[in-house]
Amino acid sequence: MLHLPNYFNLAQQQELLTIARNIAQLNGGMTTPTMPNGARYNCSQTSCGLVGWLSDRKGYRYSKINPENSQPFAAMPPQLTEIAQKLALLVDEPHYQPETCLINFYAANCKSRLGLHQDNTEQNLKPCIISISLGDDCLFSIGGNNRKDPTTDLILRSGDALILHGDSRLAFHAVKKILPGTSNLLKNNGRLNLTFRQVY
Ligand code: MD6
Ligand code: FE
Repeated sequence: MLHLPNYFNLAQQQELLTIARNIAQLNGGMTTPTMPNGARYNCSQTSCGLVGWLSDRKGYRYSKINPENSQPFAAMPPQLTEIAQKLALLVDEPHYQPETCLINFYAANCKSRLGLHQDNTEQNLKPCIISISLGDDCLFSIGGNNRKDPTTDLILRSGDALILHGDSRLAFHAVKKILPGTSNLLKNNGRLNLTFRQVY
């Protein structure tokens, strides 16, 4: 795992926020998906790129079509491709293709969290996953490749990048809680997370 605290300065964070908002708007808004067990997520999400990540009663998958508006997802903005490829170089992945970016929004004060999970919906599980945090701090937990492995906690702050690569690519991880009011980046607090993936 590679954690790069404060990788993006404030101006870059603001630009990322504008890009994320634009993607959400192009996609007709963000959605609160359903988990395969029928429970709703307590964060909202959308995607851009060749495909978008979907979760519903049928399971997890990638799709070229956004079920919200029956249109393709917004294209990957060139600035995002550049950012992801530059970060991938840091973990020796010069051929990284960021085919999708999943945008998660955790509203402040609504007990937003994300349970312990492994990112394994991708067809190709080798390329790294790159995560960018914006807005309020979160308590993030990361363990090993088995659900029962011990976990370590870390705080992800606005402007941090985190890369799961190599041995950590399939590590179980969770967002335990959002620490509301720890950042002024978002008008009404809350946290945005962008995760890049090469799916194929
Ligand atoms: C989040 N992130 O930070 C959720 N997954 O809100 C993830 O689930 C994640 O940060 C894979 C790699 C990095 C991540
Ligand atoms: Fe994840």
